Amino acid sequence: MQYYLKHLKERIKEKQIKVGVIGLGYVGLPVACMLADVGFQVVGVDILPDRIKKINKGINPIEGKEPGLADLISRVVDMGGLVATSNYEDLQSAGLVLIDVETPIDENHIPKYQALRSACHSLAEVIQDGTLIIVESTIAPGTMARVVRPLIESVSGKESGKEFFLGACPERVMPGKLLRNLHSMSRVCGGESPEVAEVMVTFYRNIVKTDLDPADLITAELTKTAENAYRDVNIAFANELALICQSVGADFLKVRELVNKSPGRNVLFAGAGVGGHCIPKDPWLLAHGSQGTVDLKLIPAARAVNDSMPKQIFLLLERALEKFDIPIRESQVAIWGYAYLEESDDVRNSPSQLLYEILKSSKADVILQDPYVPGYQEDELDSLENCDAVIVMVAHQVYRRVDLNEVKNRLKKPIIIDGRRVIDPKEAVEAGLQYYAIGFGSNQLIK
Ligand code: SAJ
Repeated sequence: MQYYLKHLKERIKEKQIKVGVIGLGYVGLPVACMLADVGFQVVGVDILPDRIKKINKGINPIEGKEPGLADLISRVVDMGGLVATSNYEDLQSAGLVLIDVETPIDENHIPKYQALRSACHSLAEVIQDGTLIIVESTIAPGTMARVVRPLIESVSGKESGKEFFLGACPERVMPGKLLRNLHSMSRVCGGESPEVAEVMVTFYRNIVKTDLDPADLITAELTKTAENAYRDVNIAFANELALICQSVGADFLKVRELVNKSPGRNVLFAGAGVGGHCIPKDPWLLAHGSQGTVDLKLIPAARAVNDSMPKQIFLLLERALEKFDIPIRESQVAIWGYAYLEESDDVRNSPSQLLYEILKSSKADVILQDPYVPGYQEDELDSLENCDAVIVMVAHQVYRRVDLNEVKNRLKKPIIIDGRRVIDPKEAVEAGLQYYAIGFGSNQLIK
């Protein structure tokens, strides 16, 4: 193994290496803290002065409930293990640098790499010979070869694989479980050479207590984007099957239960849409990685199916209001759930936002309610005042437990649209409500 890599490995084992982390958000901050907690000296770089200030005071700047993170930040900052800065010069003495910046896509589903390019450019201006640079952000396959390597080589004047080294180790964290995931989820250590991958495994072994799989760069990039594209395609299948069940009068949940009794089947849950910061984006990163060499049909089609689900909810509402001769433009509707996921306050790419826009463009009055999202936290029953219908968009527990008789009493019209199948249809009808749901054939109630 090259001198530099051998020396890196020794310094990692002795923890005699300063680690840089660029981007102190959902991914970068927890990993910076965990590395400091196991004895590395960590320098975190971010562009947000307020976030830097909070971290250096030992305060957690990340919203949402992240068990253990606030205590961990205050502990590692107190012990001097983690220092946050906006100054890339502070990375000069780092022998290993992680890049954890955002990698969004634009309206044409093309990756927006401004943050990644800026981080690489600024880092390249200060790196010393022998530095290992690992991109943890989720990136389109081929990005390390086409974007990261040439940029760092041209700015630093150094040669990758000789004077500095490149790795890709995509994060696998979920909001609300950041620290647990970092410990317990396997990681792919993609190195530009097997020797680099080996050094990465040695490094991550300090914080990851499960499989660390050495691979090459493209395999690591493909794995992360494929695992989320896989989930998106499977959710889309559930959604399309649900629309078939709905149209032929069956109950998707019953069909799903029986299909999944067949070995090797695992139909997921149909619902009001697919939100979050991973699943709507990563299929497009995977698609971009194919660079137009494959005529992709399934991945884009799955995205279209999932993005159409809020419109399917709208069509159910239109049908329900028609029975009372109420046009959408004269209706008032309560949307229960604004987060993208149950028991979460994260609203990124929330299907509820899309439904809200569709309703507003149809001139309906819309009330948003969500127990987790600041600004929408009024009592769920109070939110129904003067409403002609209520739409459940997120499977928050509070909606599962709601008193359906009270719902009936508060609504102007007895319409409930269950976008996540959290309400029992029979109980809804017994309470005098007209029940509609994705994947629920209307004649299911006729007995
Ligand atoms: N959804 C459905 N039907 C399903 C599952 C999810 O409509 O059967 C919807 C959810 O309501 C949500 C969206 O899809 O709006 C995404 O839900 P998710 O459960 O996939 O949660 P995420 O976005 O937090 O996905 C993360 C991902 N983890 C990482 O990127 C490291 C994903 O790979 C995981 O599979 C997922 O968590 C998980 O399994 O919890």
